[in-house]
Amino acid sequence: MGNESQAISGIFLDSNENGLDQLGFRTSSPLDYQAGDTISFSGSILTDVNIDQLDLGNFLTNTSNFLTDSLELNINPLSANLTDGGSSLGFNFDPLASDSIVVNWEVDDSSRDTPVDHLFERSFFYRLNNDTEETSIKTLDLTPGSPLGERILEDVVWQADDFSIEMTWTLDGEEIGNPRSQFVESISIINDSNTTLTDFNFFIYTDLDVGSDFTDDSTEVTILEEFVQSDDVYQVTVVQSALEANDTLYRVDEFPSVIDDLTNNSITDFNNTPTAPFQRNNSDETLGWQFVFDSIGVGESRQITFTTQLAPSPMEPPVDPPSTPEPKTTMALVLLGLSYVGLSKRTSNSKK
Ligand SMILES: [Ca+2]
Ligand SMILES: [Ca+2]
Ligand SMILES: [Ca+2]
Ligand SMILES: [Ca+2]
Repeated sequence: MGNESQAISGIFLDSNENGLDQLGFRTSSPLDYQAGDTISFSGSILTDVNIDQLDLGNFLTNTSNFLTDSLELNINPLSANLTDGGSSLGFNFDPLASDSIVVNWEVDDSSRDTPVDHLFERSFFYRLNNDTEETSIKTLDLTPGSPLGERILEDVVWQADDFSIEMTWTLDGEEIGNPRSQFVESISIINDSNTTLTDFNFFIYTDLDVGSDFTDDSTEVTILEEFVQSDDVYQVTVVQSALEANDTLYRVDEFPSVIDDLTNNSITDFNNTPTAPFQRNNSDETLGWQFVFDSIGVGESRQITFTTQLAPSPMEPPVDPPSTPEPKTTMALVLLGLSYVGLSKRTSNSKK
């Protein structure tokens, strides 16, 4: 991953019966490709090509020009992967792929044969004062970040004309087999222009599929900063913090309503629906969060921290729920616990 400079040792024409023929460049030693890497060329090639005999499969060129010209070969890292213990976090930075940026969150679990991917999509959008729709940050110019060890990807920058968005991801895994993990996104929105940015809206979209299977997921918002999605085995909690935001709004809805609205051609604002507290069971609920910054002054920045945390599902029912009179005997306590087990199972299986 990263940029590589290589001396060119040969040039060839690779004929292709079914499509356009390709001009090939051979380097002096093999390139070290990573998954998702793509290559592009910059610099100039000045050469005389004699194509008289091209139809015979011969390709003649004045190679002396190639030898003196410099051709830069860039390998853009369009994907990245962080690992820590039994966890890994996968990224797709290719703007030609989907809007999704964080695409995999695989966590090893000793009770499963292979690591479990709990994340379907995490993507980011923005809208400025005069915009008429939200735009994926993947449409902006990307400066790939630098890995800091295996578990931190630092300073990934998307640059617009007036502002930049800088993100750092930190993955905290546990040892192999332990199904706990956490990753933190630190987001800075920076005004690079010489005028104040007004009404800057930043959107974070999340589609978790807890345990790689959304059908049994139950979704809860009890306080505005926290979103919880769980099934019988795992629980994922998403916590946001944006102290300087003038407003923070969420919307939870079944796939694909929220992402459809973020990618349609009209203005989308969230309005804290459904009203918290709420719980929805056995459906593919997705989460959108909107951070509103009324104004960002010249040279100023605003911060958002987004934490996504995986833990085992809380299998133990609460022994002492606040609305129930305090049990007087040990037997009453046991009976209360049992009735809670029954209730929670019925609730999670009641809807389809
Ligand atoms: Ca995935
Ligand atoms: Ca989902
Ligand atoms: Ca699930
Ligand atoms: Ca929209």
